[in-house]
Amino acid sequence: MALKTLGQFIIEKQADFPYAKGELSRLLRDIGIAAKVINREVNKAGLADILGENGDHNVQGEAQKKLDVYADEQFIEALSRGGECCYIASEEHEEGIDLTKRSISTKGKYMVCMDPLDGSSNIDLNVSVGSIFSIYRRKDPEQPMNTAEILQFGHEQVAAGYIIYGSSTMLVYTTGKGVNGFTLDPSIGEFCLSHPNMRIPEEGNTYSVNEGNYLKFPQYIKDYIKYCQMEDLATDRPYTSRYIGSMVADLHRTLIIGGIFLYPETSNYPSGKLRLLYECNPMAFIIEQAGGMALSGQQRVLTIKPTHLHQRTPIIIGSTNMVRKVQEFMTRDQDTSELL
Ligand code: P6P
Repeated sequence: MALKTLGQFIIEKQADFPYAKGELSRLLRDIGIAAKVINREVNKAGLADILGENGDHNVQGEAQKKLDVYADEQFIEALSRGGECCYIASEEHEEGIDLTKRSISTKGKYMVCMDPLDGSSNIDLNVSVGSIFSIYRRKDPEQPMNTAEILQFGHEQVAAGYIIYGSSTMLVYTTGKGVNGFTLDPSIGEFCLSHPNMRIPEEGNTYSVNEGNYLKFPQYIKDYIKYCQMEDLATDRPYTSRYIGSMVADLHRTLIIGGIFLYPETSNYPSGKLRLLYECNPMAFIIEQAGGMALSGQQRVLTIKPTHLHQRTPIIIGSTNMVRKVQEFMTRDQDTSELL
């Protein structure tokens, strides 16, 4: 079968966005370019002196490793140069970046939320890491850029995707018409369509959660984890536990073979740990587009009204039947606590 590159695919799918005259296509291509440059550095990270910490700290107070900074710079550079993006919200910056102040981006109609290198604590351990992006369209491009414009509901995303720098490097994205995966062919430096129309199995037998937090979980999560561990051949239990500690890697596996990923509220993270705008919303959009579910409490992640750039949310995401099972435990727990 002839190779189809990301660029060819995007142009072919141009018709999917009637209102766009190629801008979103160019934006997606700009992201692909940044991903290839970052991939080159991630792959040789062990060799260059780019490892280790550069002494700065990001808004999360986490020690910022040089690759985080490098990845952030590459995306900002590619998005600024492309001219289609007018605003960037990045995990690495406390405030958003208004590109309309740079002449070439004044006409940009799109805004990008991104986690330039998610799971970066794993970089020195040679564990898969990823980049996550979420794209919104400005509501009123004629008005001066207002940072509140990026605080749109997750269901208003025009596109979302991730790059996973793993045993192979893949770019997976959706524009609301299904999910497609592209694998980087280093010999030609192109992302090639390798996983057309990705669908998440309705059922899986893998659960993914940091069980080190077990004692801090709400009761319904403790009950669900025990449910996963109980023997019941009819429902393929006990499930397998798999936790990489890199959201992109854990969710990529979940998308491919099914399963469930949970980062619930805990006593030390009452709103959960993961970020709504550039981790949970894009991944929720992708998983829903692939036929799965993504909840924060009883509501869809994509219906949460954002209030600030770095807000956190609990998330339960993956195969529909498994997310629904957690919902049953949540409802029962809520009913019980109402009775007490
Ligand atoms: P914990 C990585 O730092 C990250 O943001 C996600 O990629 C990952 O899913 C999560 O945090 C891991 O968090 O608390 O289990 O180490």
